Amino acid sequence: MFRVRITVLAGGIGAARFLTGLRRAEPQADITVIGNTADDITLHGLRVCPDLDTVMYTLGGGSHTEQGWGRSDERFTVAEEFRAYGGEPTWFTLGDRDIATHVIRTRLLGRGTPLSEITDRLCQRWNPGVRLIPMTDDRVETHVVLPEEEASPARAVHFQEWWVRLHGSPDPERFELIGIDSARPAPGVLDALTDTDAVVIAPSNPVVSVGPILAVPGMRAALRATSAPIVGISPIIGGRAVRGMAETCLRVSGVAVTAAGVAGLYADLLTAWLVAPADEADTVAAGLSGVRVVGVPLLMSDADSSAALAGDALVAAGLR
Ligand code: FO1
Repeated sequence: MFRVRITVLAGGIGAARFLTGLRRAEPQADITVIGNTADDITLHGLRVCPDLDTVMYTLGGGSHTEQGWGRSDERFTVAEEFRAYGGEPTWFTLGDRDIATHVIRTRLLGRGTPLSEITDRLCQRWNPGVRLIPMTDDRVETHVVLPEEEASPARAVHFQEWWVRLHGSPDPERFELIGIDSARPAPGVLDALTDTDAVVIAPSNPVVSVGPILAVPGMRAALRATSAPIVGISPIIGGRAVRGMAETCLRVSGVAVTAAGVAGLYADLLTAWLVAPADEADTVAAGLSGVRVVGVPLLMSDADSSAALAGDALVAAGLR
């Protein structure tokens, strides 16, 4: 039987919701997910991959659904023990169940196993119904350069420290992708962009989730060369980012917090750009050449709305 092939560029929560809808909308599809790894961080000696895990746990039915990340039915005995020892950092909490994932990943990384192979092994347990590939097996991390203050010179912190410990404040001077220049696409990534019937850019953070995936050397060239349609989904609804952090990231990067502003980051790649009906007129007026702007409901509040959005993406890709 012919199975339609769909490749999705994915960050964390927004992408995981979209993928849940896509699996439901097209149960027979052969779905490959290229996941962002620039949020990854080493804590207590453990390598944590938040976006890969969010996709894996969500599609595998093991995520904390209200929170969007981490495990369901979680306990925090180990985190309490870390705190009792004064073991820093205490601003990032790893749950007991989640820790097992990071221990296995870190042990295999220490033996030289590539992250893509490890992700495959972890997915054998979770059966996410998609093939999940990290964007790269090489270490890439988003760091945030904070402004100089009276008492302290400019300094850079890991993205997670800025977001979780500092609550996304102050506004950074800039984001830096450490390690990106020498990163190579993980095995299977470039093929997934070529041997596919559609590529979807999930409604993930354009700066710190989709941005790093597109910044892996060779990615943009492969996307420009693919014969498959590329459909992007706006993370902006009615001029506001669905997740607030994206607004700061866009503003700091000099990108307008509008559906047209975000489209500008991908315009050389897109066949179609899905925007909220409220943003359609302004986005069309912005005149993105060669990109079809389609207004559809974007809010994924439950499984039905996520599946409807996935269906709209398939229509825009000409697969329905
Ligand atoms: N986010 C928080 O705000 N606080 C946490 O303590 C925290 C722990 C955590 C552990 C594992 C994991 O996979 C994600 C975790 N997150 C936490 C979420 C994460 O910081 C962000 O959702 C993403 O990296 C941003 O896209």
